[in-house]
Formats: sequence, C-alpha cells, structure tokens
Amino acid sequence: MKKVIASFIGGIALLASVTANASLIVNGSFENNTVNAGGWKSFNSSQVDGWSSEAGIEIWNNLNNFAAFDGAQLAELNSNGSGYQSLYQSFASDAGQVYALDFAHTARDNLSESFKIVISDANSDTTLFSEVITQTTRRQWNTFNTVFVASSDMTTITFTSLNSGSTGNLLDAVSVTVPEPGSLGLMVLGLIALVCGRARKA
Ligand SMILES: [Ca+2]
Ligand SMILES: [Ca+2]
Repeated sequence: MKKVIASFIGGIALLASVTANASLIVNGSFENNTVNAGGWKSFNSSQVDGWSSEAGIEIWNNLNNFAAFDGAQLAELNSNGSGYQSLYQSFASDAGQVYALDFAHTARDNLSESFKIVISDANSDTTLFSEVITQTTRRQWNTFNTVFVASSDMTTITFTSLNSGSTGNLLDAVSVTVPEPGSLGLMVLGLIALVCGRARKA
C-alpha cells in the first residue's frame, strides 16, 4: 500500500513539474530573432516565430541598458513609425480547460503609456478576458497574471497599444500554461490520508 501511495505521490509531483514548465506560447520571451546587443530591429510577422502583427514587430536587445525581464530580448508594442500596434498569437487549447497567462510589462518612457490585453476564442472571436493596463512604472518590470477558461480548440492572446507614437509598452516572458495542480494535489493527498486512516481503523 505504501509503495502504491509513494508512486502516486511521485506521479502528482511529476505532473506538477511538467505542467509548470510547458508554455503553449511560442517564442514568448522574444529571444528567437538575432538582434545586436543594445540595439533593436523591426521584423515582419513571417520572420518572428509565433507572433503576428499588422505593423512591424520591434524587438530590442536590452533597450538602452534596460535589461530584459527574461533572457536578453524584449518586444516594444509601439513599433517603429506607428502606434496602436497589436501583437498577437494563437495557440491550441482545450475547451473547458483552465489556463494561466503570465507576462512582464513596463512603460518605456512615460506613465501615460497603456495597452489592452485580450484573450479570445480564435474560432468565434468571443472575448474570454479583457483588461486595460495603465503603466505605473517606467523601465521597471511588472508582472501580470490571470487565469482563463478556453472555449474551443484555438485561443488568441492580443496585446494592443492604446497610445500613438513609436515608443511605448515593453513586453517580455509571455507564457500560457496549465496551472500547477498544487491545490488539486493537496486535495488528493488529503483523500489518501483519510482513506488510509479508515483502512487502519478497519
Ligand atoms: Ca526575453
Ligand atoms: Ca518603438
């Protein structure tokens, strides 16, 4: 019985570690393109793994000595020569599944920079989650996280700048994961303890 419980607990731990590491977002840290140290480059959607935009996708390597949140590179939502830019990515999802969205953001130059994060069903275009984020820091990373429930087999996350101009919000470390089943694991362990306690009494 102890052996069975041990392997069961091991299974839960394995599940937790696997789900914690597997992001469904491709190139969420914007590291896949080559950008010279300290410089920036604008790419077409076809040149950037995972991400799409109607404007150029502007990727910086440690913007003017401001370090990326993760790795060396980050994306600036206001690409060169345009404002109100959207940056989006779709990923395969399971209807009814809970997901966690995490990313890091900050203003580049001033606190009037704001953007909207929208999570939508890619098939029906139904909005699953929407929030306007007004910056509170300039070149000092904030982390954002939320959970959402997918409603079909494809979900899209879209970041849209709400200010004009070519300087704006900085993004990094975008990930979508199935949340760690920590609370679920504890619940199961509690049930095992309860069942074992009853077995001993019997
Ligand atoms: Ca990065
Ligand atoms: Ca820019």
